Amino acid sequence: MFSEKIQTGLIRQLNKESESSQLYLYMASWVEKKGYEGICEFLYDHSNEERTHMLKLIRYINKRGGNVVLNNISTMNITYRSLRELFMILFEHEKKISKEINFLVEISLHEKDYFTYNFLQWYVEEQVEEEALSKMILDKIELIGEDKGGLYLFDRDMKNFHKNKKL
Ligand code: OFO
Repeated sequence: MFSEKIQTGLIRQLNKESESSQLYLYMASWVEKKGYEGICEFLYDHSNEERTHMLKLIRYINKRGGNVVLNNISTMNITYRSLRELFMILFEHEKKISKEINFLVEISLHEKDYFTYNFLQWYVEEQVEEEALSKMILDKIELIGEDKGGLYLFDRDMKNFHKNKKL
């Protein structure tokens, strides 16, 4: 059964994925303008990934006979004080998304919607990866601190990471 409650939860989630995609797009552009060629590739990629997460939800809802609703995205106008602050926000954002996914898993069990429960397992695994990756990047940036040489090398590593998907 595809209940109203599940549908509302999935629609809320797809709009969160869309927000994540926009947020990381904004971050990518901000970082690119500061000259970080590698970090911006990572963030542009990340933004694209969030869009695919959104699409996955849209297509699942449609497959189950639901109706998708897309919210308006508010414009962002943030200036980050540092890369550390940017990645701190990114990490906190991912943790918030993980909570939302876990909440959806709980609802799907409560509603006995095992199709949706199964569908959501992909997101559960993805969040484990994304939280770990964003925490690792934040740790590296904290380690480097304000050292310009360190940031230069880190940006270069991120460029390679973008090519090899491995840091
Ligand atoms: Fe960053 O993750 Fe989507 O779900």
